Amino acid sequence: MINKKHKEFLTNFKKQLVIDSPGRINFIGEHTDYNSGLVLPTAIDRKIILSFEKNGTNSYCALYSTTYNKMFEFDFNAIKISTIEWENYILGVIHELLKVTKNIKGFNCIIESDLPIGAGISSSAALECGLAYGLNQLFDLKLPKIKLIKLSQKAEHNFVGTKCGIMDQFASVMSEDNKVILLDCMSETHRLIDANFEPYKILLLNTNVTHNLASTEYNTRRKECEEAVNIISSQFKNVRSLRDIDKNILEKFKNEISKKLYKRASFVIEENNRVLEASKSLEKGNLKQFGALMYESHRGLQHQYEVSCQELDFLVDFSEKTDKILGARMMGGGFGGCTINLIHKDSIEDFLVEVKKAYEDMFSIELTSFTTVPSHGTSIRK
Ligand code: GAF
Repeated sequence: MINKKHKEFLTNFKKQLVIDSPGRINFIGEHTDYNSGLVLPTAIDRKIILSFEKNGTNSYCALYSTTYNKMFEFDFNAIKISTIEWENYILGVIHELLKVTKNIKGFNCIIESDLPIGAGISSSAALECGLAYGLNQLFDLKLPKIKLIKLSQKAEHNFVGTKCGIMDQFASVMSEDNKVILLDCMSETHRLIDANFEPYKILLLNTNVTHNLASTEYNTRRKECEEAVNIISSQFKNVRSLRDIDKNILEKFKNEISKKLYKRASFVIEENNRVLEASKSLEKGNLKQFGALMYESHRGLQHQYEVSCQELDFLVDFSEKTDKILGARMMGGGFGGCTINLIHKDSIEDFLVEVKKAYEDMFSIELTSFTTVPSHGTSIRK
């Protein structure tokens, strides 16, 4: 319900700037970003829209979310972590921005979205990056894109508590239409690859099981990988991350590290190799191989990295049974959200009827879906 105060805020709002900030998909390379590894994401045609106006004050901020029908007001000279998650994405970004600039003043903002929340398509990075990008523009801060990406990532670390990698923010800001990003998270350099998937389309199936990265196993996985690196680097001094380790080195430590750490490290090493293989396959137009690598990635996430869940596994198993789908896998942190499927364009309708019925019979949860296309990153609406 919109109350009187909200109505007044919306009626008096004079848009000075509108920012489109997209969600992202990731074809392959999961849980590799915070291990200095490789990822293959891109932004999508679904986004958060942030409208801005300066409000003439020094430090008062008012934001209205149409998703939650809630208003959030604060003074940025007195920022404290909130108990409400979406507020922390905002506070986190402002807090990080204030470390690098004194030129922000009070502003109002309306936030609209067609990105499902908790679906593994990174509505959180879209919100952080859209806000950082918008304030950069509104107050002419002149911060480069990479700075906005990094401070958005830091906001998530410090205010939300998820020790995420850089993939989501990077994809949300740097993507281009009809391209995928091969991002090396060690050097933070990237290369764009043509996203030629014809006659296949990208179909996302949303389990509608929501996960909260911070409260699930995300940070634990990160710690486990760091633990494996610590053990290995006690003998191999140059090893700083799992990116510096190959299967031969890992084998030497098979009896020194726990079975669990061995599985986690094996997955990350194999997943980095799969990203390279998948990029080559895409460039050569070998979509069959590309899809096979997606399935392999899912099985690794399911059995070695253990971040999947029964709803995601059910959907990937179902996809694997049809030869019209070249590849499918879970996306993002895991424990829910969407699977990404590379499906023949003529088979989408029939497949959706079958999979929705099977999923709903099995879990009594509605399965929602949408097709998407690789799209450009955060931008100013003209
Ligand atoms: C989440 C994180 F935010 C990313 O940094 C990445 O680690 C991903 O999970 C797993 O690949 O989306």
